Amino acid sequence: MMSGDDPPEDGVGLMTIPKEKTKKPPLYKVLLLNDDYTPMEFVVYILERFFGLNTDAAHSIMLTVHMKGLAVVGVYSHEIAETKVTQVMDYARRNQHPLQCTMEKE
Ligand code: TYC
Repeated sequence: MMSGDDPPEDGVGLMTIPKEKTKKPPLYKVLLLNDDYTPMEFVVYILERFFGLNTDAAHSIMLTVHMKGLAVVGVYSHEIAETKVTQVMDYARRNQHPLQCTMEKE
């Protein structure tokens, strides 16, 4: 767009470099919530299976959730975060555990 600041166009001279206006897509934190009933081993398995964590990392995050009430278990695009939440909620429900998983814009 031509603004008042632009010099008169004579077809000669330096090209204006356009401002980079591609927006980065927003990221979403996937949160795991504590409860009193879901077995620790089940939570560790969820973290390994759906979040690609090794056993040590999964155990450590599980304990953080257990002690603090919740923890961020990953950060993803909206679509991937939604898929992780659905996978965890479905798997927990199928195994009759009350585990809760949610997502939140970063
Ligand atoms: N608090 C649960 C227990 O003592 C373990 C647990 C950890 C549950 C993390 C959910 O997201 C969770 N069995």
